[in-house]
Amino acid sequence: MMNFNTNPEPIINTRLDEMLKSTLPALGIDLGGTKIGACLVSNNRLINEPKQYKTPKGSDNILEQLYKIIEEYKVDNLMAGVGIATAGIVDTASGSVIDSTFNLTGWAGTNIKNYLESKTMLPIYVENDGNAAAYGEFKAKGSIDNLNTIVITLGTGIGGGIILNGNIFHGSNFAAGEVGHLKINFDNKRLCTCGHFDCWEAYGSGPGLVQTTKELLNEITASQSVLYANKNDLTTTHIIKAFENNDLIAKRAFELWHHHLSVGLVTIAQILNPKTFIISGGMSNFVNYPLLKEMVIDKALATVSRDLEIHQSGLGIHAGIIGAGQIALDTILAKS
Ligand code: BMX
Ligand code: ZN
Repeated sequence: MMNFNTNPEPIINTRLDEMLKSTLPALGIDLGGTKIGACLVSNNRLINEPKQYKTPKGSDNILEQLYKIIEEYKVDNLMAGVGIATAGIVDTASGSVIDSTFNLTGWAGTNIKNYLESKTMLPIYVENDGNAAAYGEFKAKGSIDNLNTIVITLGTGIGGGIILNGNIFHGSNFAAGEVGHLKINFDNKRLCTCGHFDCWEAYGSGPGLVQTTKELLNEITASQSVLYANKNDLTTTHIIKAFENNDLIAKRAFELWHHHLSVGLVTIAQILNPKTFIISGGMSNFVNYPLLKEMVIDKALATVSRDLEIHQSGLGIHAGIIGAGQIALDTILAKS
């Protein structure tokens, strides 16, 4: 007996649904301690000009800003879903933030997925920003040579993402890759925004570089550096400008910053023996890669540092946006 499909409509709808899902872009959002970046993502790349917004203070305001961004993109675009890369430890199953440093005060405990799905009616996927950047980098390269990838993001904090055999390594409590909180000093020298002392991030992030420079400025007189005038409102922009003008304190601060970065990288290299460190995030634009590599080689076992490469992400500062969008696309496709 022939088997008639008495209700063909759902099949057509399912196929159409699958086709649409596989061709539509996703919105990728990268939420950092200072800035939020957003862009449509398809095929492991950005498909238009990324937009930037300021990260507001307080979890309600951040959620509201994320909602506004999604609604803004919904006006002119059909999207399969939204991927959100956020600073903080993320439970990717529930889409909520488990823990967060003071860089995003009050963010811990926020269920981003529930809130935004109910308001936007779009599927929302949430991941830690370092993990998303690593996923973006891994997917964009698209070769089996990089099945194991380590990405370090240098920004307001230091984030990290570890791809092992093509998958994000989350650890037992989703906190793998929180490399910003490796200890690079002892005896409570410098307080980190996580509440502990002497974390890598307290030295190697943008604010870490500012703190190092301030400590140098405390040792000198006004005539010895143009930065002295900005001692109390010092920013990375001041330091970079002074460095470009050969200011001695800025040069010393940058040298120390590279030294601090190298100590953290050596610790990770000694544990995981990676082939390459890929550096992303806003501060990655200011790294002197040959100098950093030299400093790492100086401190690591010869076998660990042999052929080790350290370079800036090919996706520049947009690795997190691409990774977030692509996580949404890949998860949606895997489900259909
Ligand atoms: C902090 C921590 C990480 C994050 C990293 C980079 C919070 C809020 N952040 O170590 O989860 O990956 O900073 O963050 O807990 P960014 O602000 O520099 O993007
Ligand atoms: Zn810390």
